[in-house]
Order: sequence, then C-alpha cells, then structure tokens
Amino acid sequence: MNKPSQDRIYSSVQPRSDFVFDDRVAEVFTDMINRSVPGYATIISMIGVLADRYCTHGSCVYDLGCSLGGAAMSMAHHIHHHDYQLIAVDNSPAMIDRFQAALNSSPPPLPITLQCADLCETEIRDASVVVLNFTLQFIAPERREALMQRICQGMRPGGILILSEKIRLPDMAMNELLIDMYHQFKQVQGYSELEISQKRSALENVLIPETLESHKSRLLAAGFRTADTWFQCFNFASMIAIK
Ligand code: GEK
Repeated sequence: MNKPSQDRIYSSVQPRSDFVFDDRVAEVFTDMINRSVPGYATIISMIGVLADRYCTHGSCVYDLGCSLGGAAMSMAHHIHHHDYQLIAVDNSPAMIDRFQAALNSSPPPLPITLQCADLCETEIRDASVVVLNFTLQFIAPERREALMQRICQGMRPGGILILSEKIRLPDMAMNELLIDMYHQFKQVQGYSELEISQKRSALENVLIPETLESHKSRLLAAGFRTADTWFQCFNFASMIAIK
C-alpha cells in the first residue's frame, strides 16, 4: 500500500472558508484523521472487535459517514462469519470514489456496499451494528434527534451503536484545558500553529460538538436501553449504546 499523502492543506495562509470534504481533503484524509484525532487507530480497531461481538447472522451493519472506510474495513476484517451485509454511506463523492477504488483493488471481495447519500435519508433496517465514527458532529444539531430515533428503530434488539465525537465539556475551565491539550497533541503530530488555527476557524460553523451528557440523554430518549463512554482522550470520545 502507498504511504498516504501528507496533509498540508492549511500550511500556508488560506482564504477563510468553511471546511468541506472535497477532493483535496479526500486525497490526504488518512494522514489528516490519524494526526488530528487522538486515539483514532485504537478506536478503529476496537470498532472491529465490537462489531464481531455484536454482528448477528443475516443482519445489516452500517458505517454512516464512512469517508475512506476505516471503520467499515476494520469491521469487515474482524467479523468472523459471512452472513451479513455492510452498508457504508457518505455524501462526499470524493470519499466514496476513493473508497470504491480501494475496495476494487483489494481481493478477496469484502461484503461492503457503498452509497453516496445523505445519511439522514438513508434507510436503516435490520441492523445489529451501526457506526457513526466522528460523523454526527457534522449533522445540524436540529436533525440529530430524529436521526437517532430512526437509527434505533432500524436496529435489532440487542444491537449496538458506536458513536464517536469531538465533545464539549460542561465546565468551561475544563473545556478550555482539554482543547489546549488537544492543540498540543496536534503540534506533537507536526501541525504548525498556523495550520491548527486555520483548521479551527474552518471547522467553527461546520463541526458542532456537544457534551457527553447531551449525547447520552438523546440516545436514551431515542430508545436505546443503555449508553456509556468506552473511550476518551482529551475532547474526543467514543460511546456505545445498546438497544
Ligand atoms: C472514519 N467515519 O474514518 N451524510 C453522509 N455523510 C456525511 C454527512 C451526511 N449528511 N455529513 C458529513 N458526512 C470516518 C471519519 S469524517 C470525520 C468520518 C472527520 C461525512 C463527510 O463527508 C466525511 O467523510 C465524514 O462524514 C466525517 O472512521 O473528518 O472528522
């Protein structure tokens, strides 16, 4: 496999505009997400482990906001039986085209179907595993409740939702401390102050974080039996919710 191209998108001064998942981002996405999300590799591999534990025979598995398919590929490699369908959805053609090309060139064929669509319009049915790995944060807050209800309704009892998000802390001082530590983490990953501040402004209106408490109460209100955090590093967390 080729080494992923390095993310240098914000290394020089850029005109101020909102972040979009276009071709330029898709090209460097693997490097970008690995250097921007603390614990990304751990979360991806544990999604595979959890999917293997919860994926039941004849069920559907969804990766919503799949990008280049990190979570979908991990699940396909970990689930030990073949009696399931994995549906990976993203509304960025640049991401879906690259993911499809990677699938085409990776024998043996994996049971993954790609859909270039808005996940808020995607039918969720007979699901035992649903993954939203750093995707809900890009959905307008007023659409999140209905989406969670629809996901829960489309799941089998006992099925699992894995929800990873950048989060906001309820205590302002703690929130600022964790954001600051996160920026230090990005510096250690080789991002300059210019890159960190330009990316932060580009994401300001696009990525809307919420507290873990808000996520948990929305999950329970949507019909999940239980929900809790299984991973957190600074202001990044992953939750599991069980129907
Ligand atoms: C991973 N899960 O590597 N419908 C479909 N896709 C969407 C929508 C929408 N309404 N809004 C945003 N996306 C991946 C990482 S990245 C996270 C997910 C990040 C897609 C968007 O096109 C992008 O590919 C993805 O959600 C978010 O495990 O970049 O921080």
